[in-house]
Amino acid sequence: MGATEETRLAEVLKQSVIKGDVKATEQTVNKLLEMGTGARKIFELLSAGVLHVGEQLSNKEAFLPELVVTIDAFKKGLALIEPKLKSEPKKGKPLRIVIGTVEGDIHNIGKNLVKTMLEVSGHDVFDLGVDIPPDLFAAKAQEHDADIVGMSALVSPGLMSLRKTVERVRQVRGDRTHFIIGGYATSPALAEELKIMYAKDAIDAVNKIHDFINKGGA
Ligand code: B12
Repeated sequence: MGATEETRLAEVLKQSVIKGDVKATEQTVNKLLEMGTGARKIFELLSAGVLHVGEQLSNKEAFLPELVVTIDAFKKGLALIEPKLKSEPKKGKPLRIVIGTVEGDIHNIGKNLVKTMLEVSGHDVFDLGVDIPPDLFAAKAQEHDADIVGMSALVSPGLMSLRKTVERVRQVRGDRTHFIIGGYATSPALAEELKIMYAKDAIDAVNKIHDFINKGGA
């Protein structure tokens, strides 16, 4: 089995997650592991399936029940690679990260993916859940002595609360706490304006945080 077989299985895995086929997902993850495919690569493929159905839902090509079965397949696949992800050598020092979805926003699928990836990368993650007001973010950042606050924002009205959260946390924590944002309503331009980090997906979040530490950020 060579690179072509691995490429084929990669596509099979993504499609299995999209279909929500738990058995095929588990079998393909196991085959890829046997072939020596890295756990991170497998995480990316599993996530790609979830993102695809998210987009389909957005275009009304799929409906919520389809996303639910997709997430189930994703979780079953993830369970098989989690031990490997956790045992990989950790990049840099572990950080304390408070994460949540901003006030006025109840989307949590993307946030949960990011949380999982940060946890398996060795960070201590405190998940506040969804619809989190700025004051609660600030209080929890203080309580956990957070190095980073991560905010998910998918609906545009949530951006007001995101901006306020940056302000409140800065009032309480000064420059001891940094920020990373993601989700449909956010953008690299917004992050640049607020002088914070932006990540397009879970792997990007881990990499951005890693680069940030390497630059002496935390
Ligand atoms: C699924 C979904 C729902 C589900 C949510 C289920 C749940 N438990 O989360 C339900 C049906 C409940 C829902 C409800 C609503 N939704 Co909705 N929903 C979506 C949809 C189709 C997919 C989102 C998703 O889960 N994608 C899959 C995940 C894996 O991807 P992701 O979220 O992008 O996350 C990745 C990255 O963005 C990033 N990321 C995400 N968060 C974070 C956080 C950090 C810290 C970092 C670093 C990175 C990061 O990493 C993630 C992993 O790779 C989006 C469309 C879209 N394109 O986003 C609309 C969408 C977000 N929804 C929308 C709307 C309008 C609503 C409703 C207001 C609808 C209504 N009229 O009732 C309500 C929201 C109510 C509220 N106040 O929050 C709009 C928002 C438009 C806007 N600009 O405001 C969208 C864009 C659809 C559209 N095209 O119009 N929704």
